[in-house]
Amino acid sequence: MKIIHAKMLPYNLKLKKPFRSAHETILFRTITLIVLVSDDGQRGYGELEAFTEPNYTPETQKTARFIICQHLLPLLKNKKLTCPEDVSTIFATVQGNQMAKAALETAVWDLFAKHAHKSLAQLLSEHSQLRYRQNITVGISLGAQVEASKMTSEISAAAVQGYQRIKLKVTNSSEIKTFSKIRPFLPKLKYMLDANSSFSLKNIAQLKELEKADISMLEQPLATTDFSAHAELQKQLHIPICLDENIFSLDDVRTAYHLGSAQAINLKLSRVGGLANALQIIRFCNTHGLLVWCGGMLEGGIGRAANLALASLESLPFPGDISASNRYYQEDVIEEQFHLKSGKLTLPASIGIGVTLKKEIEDHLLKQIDLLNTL
Ligand code: OSB
Ligand code: MG
Repeated sequence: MKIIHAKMLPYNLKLKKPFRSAHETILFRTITLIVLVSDDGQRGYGELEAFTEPNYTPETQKTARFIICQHLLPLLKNKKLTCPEDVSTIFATVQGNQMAKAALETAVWDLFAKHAHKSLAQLLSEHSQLRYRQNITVGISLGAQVEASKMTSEISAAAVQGYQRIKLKVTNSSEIKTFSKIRPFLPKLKYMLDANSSFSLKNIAQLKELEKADISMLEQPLATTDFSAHAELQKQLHIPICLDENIFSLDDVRTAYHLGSAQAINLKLSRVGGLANALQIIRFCNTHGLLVWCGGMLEGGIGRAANLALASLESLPFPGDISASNRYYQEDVIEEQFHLKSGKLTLPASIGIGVTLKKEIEDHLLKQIDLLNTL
């Protein structure tokens, strides 16, 4: 297979309400939609998930679009692809820039799945030799709240909708204290907290308070890229640490494992450079006893569909951050809706990623300049 056309379209999604984490509060989410056309006339879709500001990862929408146009598409041009895994090999000469790589790589997986008349989940299952499920138990990530009453009502509302695991953002010790206080009165579900790097080893005493709160794990308590501090904390903390911001590659997962920095990995396919790398990470975690689960980062409909396909693999039983279509956006980019039913989302029935852009968005995307023919 060869890629013969490539187009992209930045797109602004408006959140229903602001989402606050230790990094920022966002009300608008810019993504970039990607379409790749193969020589068999198939269209493959990808979504660039970098944020506008470089605070969660070093990439931004603008830097990633630049890398895609100037460095990644020239590498793809005229290359014969025999399998989707070829893409990460071809991109290996470009360091980092995982989200830029993932945007193109997932679109290539979509092409191969469509070419084989299979769903993306089925293709991932065959390439990983892991079984997949049609219905996937999911969790929700709730923005940080200051007041106990607001925290309680947000969590209870999510429980009523059927989410099987609640992740709550915390940004300081006082929010941790508030959560610990309300924890005994919350519905019977799995809970976890995500600190997005807002603590340091000086806060060990406050973090140890959480040991009484019955949570599944604590996500990214310490500084981004600091494996040794997390290892020091994990030695002293009787709660599994889950790494998110630290993990860009299989090498990072290996480092975390060998240092003992974490017991769980929040796997985001865009943050690790795509699906082939994600599958390698799953394999490593499975053989080394690390819990691995599918994270999210406020994806639009294309990114959400790719996440759901990944999360369908049976080796990811812990509910991921993949919420229903009605969770974040006033209006999404795809026609289809993902509905929560008994705490589960169902894989789309059609081939490839299984979702389609709304007609006017698709038309707009196809009218953009062909990035391969301007090279
Ligand atoms: O830390 O997991 C995170 C969103 C954007 C960036 C980082 C994170 C998140 C979330 C939301 O927690 C996950 C989601 O529902 O998409
Ligand atoms: Mg996180």
